[in-house]
Amino acid sequence: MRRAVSTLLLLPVLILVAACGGAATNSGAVPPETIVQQTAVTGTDLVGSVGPGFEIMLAQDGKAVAELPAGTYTLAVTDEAATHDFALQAPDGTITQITDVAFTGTKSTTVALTPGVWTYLCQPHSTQMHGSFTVS
Ligand SMILES: [Cu+2]
Repeated sequence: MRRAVSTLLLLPVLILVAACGGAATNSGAVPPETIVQQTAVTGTDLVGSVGPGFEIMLAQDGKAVAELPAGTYTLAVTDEAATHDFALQAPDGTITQITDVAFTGTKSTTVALTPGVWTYLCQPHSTQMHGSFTVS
């Protein structure tokens, strides 16, 4: 809810900025559509973790994620083992690998979550290391 409200509040500002930018013949200006995409990201919204044991988690504000509004989120994944990976499976079955098996450390990315059931998983151990959440 907070996300939706702040996005709505930002929109008139963006439109004004775009209108001003359009008046100037500045070829170096950032296209308005790029500005809108960047402001859709509001911070490190989601935190994923995998390892060191056979644990995988996706959390927001310290709580396991069960339901999320559709939108663009930043996702920071901490991978604590060279035996696990962290991947996201979209409702259509498409898998996006965030960290690979050999990687350890933290990786941040941006994910566009569309409505449906999403799954986070460790691919080598997907039967035991997985979780799901619903995006609406
Ligand atoms: Cu694993």
